[in-house]
Amino acid sequence: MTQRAGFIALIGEPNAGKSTLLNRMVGAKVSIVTHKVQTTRARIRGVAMEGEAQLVFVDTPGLFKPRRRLDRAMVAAAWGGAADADVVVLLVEAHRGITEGVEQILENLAEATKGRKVALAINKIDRVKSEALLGLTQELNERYPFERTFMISAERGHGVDDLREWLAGEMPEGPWLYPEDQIADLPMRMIAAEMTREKLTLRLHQELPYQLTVETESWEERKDGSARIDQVIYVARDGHKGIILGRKGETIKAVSQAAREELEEFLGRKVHLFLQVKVRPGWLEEAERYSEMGLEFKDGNG
Ligand SMILES: Nc1nc2c(ncn2[C@@H]2O[C@H](COP(=O)(O)OP(=O)(O)OP(=O)(O)O)[C@@H](O)[C@H]2O)c(=O)[nH]1
Ligand SMILES: [Mg+2]
Repeated sequence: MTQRAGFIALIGEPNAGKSTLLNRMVGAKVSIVTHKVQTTRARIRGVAMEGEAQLVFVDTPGLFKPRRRLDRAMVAAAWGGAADADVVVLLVEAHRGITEGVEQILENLAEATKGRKVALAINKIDRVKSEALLGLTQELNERYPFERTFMISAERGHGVDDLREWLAGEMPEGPWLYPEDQIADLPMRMIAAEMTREKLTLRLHQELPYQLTVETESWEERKDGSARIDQVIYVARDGHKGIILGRKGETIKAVSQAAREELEEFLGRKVHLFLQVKVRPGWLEEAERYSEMGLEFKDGNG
């Protein structure tokens, strides 16, 4: 049998379930998931095998109307992912249908994907009655020449095997791109920072999650097999620091514990996690913060 390998970009509106689908395809949590929009900030690759085919899934930030510099960098990363992939999968939420955001994506899709094959995945089908899906499928296919349409629930796994099998057949012939047992190509220090950001996003309200970033500053392997990991949470305002610390440091303690537990499970060993909050008013305009996130920092306001 010949080897096949290729890239599959997962695109869609924020919250469509792209990261959930990537994790399901890979069989491990490599990309963070929350119920809030704009969780994923950079392109994250996860690797799955289907027979002799290696599928490299590229999770992207959601596509939305950007306002800030960070938003622009995220949206650029998402469209960039679509342009580089062999096949693109557009996720649309079954219960929300063709929103204004979906309309916008459809308008840009042909140009951004440069004629690459695009499959439609109607996600979260567990949230609607099956009768509703037929109309939505028809309407979407009238607006764009999708190669295929799949009805899936990324969370529960419905329809995901069909999608994976079809994608495997679409991959170009060629040697595998990653070792067979590799599931992600994100540096561990970044996965660790993302885990902490997920726990912060889950716990903090309103705008705050969008105004912080987490970086792993040091990672020390200890003789007893454990790891000491030091991370910094950058916030833009003084007041935010207090909120993250919480009353008597309760919030940061809970975040730290939740992140540490997940890290220990992921690494299969003991972790000592130390979090520090730093106020840095201009971090959203600092090139270094973007490179740490794996995003491109563009000069000027363009
Ligand atoms: N009911 C249901 N919920 C789902 C399904 N797939 C994802 N979700 C939920 O939808 C929310 C968003 O999922 P994510 O995977 O973070 O979505 P995303 O597209 O990566 O979002 P961004 O990173 O913000 O662009 C989470 O609360 C998921 O648990 C599904 O099939 N059914
Ligand atoms: Mg995501």
